[in-house]
Amino acid sequence: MTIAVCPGSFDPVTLGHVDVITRAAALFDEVVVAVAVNPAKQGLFTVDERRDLLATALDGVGNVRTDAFSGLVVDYCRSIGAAALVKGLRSATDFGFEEPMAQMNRHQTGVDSVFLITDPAHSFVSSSLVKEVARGGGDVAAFLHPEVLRRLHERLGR
Ligand code: COD
Repeated sequence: MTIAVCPGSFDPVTLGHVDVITRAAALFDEVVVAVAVNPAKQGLFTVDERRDLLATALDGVGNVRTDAFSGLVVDYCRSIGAAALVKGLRSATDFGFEEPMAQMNRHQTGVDSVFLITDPAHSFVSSSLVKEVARGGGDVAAFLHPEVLRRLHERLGR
């Protein structure tokens, strides 16, 4: 069984994430969506809330589960026997950011990174932009699962 890990902050999950994770699920036997625990970075949602929102947004994708990890993603991959990391690539800027991480991760443990080019409909979507626009009263309904949108508005007191 070939396991892949989709790591990220997912604060909160967007439809861009859902697209990449769903496509990864068609390529691998099992996909683990792993929320990175970063004590130095306070998120809008807790790690448990992010996992809950991921489970809601990914409902119906059978071979996907969520988890949380701290420390190095390569150590997490080794601990669950994952063969690959799967990331989404929105732009050359993403590539510039991801390429050294992919090289470093492969150097550490040999784990390979697989990059899926983002669907053009989601190429400008990020959790941070969605939060910023929602905070300012903008419409972000096109980028989020309806329940994630509801929880985001609730969290922002809108
Ligand atoms: N369409 C497609 N893909 C998308 C979209 C979109 N609209 N938005 C984001 N993505 C992709 C990103 O490219 C990324 O691959 C993934 O989804 C998660 O995105 P985010 O923004 O939720 O998460 P990041 O980028 O903050 O996550 C960074 C990690 C947590 C993966 C990274 O920092 C990490 O691996 N940390 C663990 C510590 C570690 O091992 N560090 C050493 C690395 S060499």
